[in-house]
Amino acid sequence: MTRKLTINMDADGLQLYPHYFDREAQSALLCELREAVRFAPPYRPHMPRTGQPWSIMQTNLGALGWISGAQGYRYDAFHPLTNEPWPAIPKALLDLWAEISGYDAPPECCLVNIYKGEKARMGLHQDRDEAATDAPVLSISLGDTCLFRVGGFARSDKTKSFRLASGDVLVLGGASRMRFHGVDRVISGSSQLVSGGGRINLTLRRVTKPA
Ligand code: MD3
Ligand code: FE
Repeated sequence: MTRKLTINMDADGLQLYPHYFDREAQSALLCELREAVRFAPPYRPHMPRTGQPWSIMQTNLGALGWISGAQGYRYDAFHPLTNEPWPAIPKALLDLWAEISGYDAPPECCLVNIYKGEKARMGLHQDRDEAATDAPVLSISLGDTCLFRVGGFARSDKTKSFRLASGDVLVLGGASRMRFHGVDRVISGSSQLVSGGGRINLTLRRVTKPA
């Protein structure tokens, strides 16, 4: 966690911290995640209207989990299959949020996206299920590098793509909070961190407006 370089991507509120977490910190995080998912098993979400299965697996940590269900997207305090509360967000991630979010209140949700295999991707979308739109969204990448795409505020706006590698932290704040974004594909074999390969993305979000 020594090197910290901010790249300004020529878009307000969009900052990349390459290799914010060094290899040792990445392993420690992965270890904590492995423990947490024993209590909150990853599941394959489905698209609300079509019922189409996603190409990725998901689970959550924190007070509120983001869920894609038959009725639509929502935040819920309980795992949809176990009906148990989500495990706590690891301290390293709360520390990260405190250090770089610039937001007074802690994150309430850590969405865990698990990309395995050649087909895993995430279509272009906006994160718009949170009341606290004044809080940034923080993304932590672990494992294989992905090709990430960021656009504007309309789906048809021109996009720009770049790579997110293991240990990278992306901060989406200010106006950029509402940009369209997605994951085009994961480059298999680009990291040895996750056994069996694949990419894990952790997305930290403040959901409710602080009192
Ligand atoms: C850029 N996940 O779960 S997080 C998601 O890598 C999601 O799994 C992606 O998008 C992943 O909703 C990317 C990074 C992210 C989050 C919010 C953004 C990038 C963003 C908002 C605006 C622009
Ligand atoms: Fe998103």
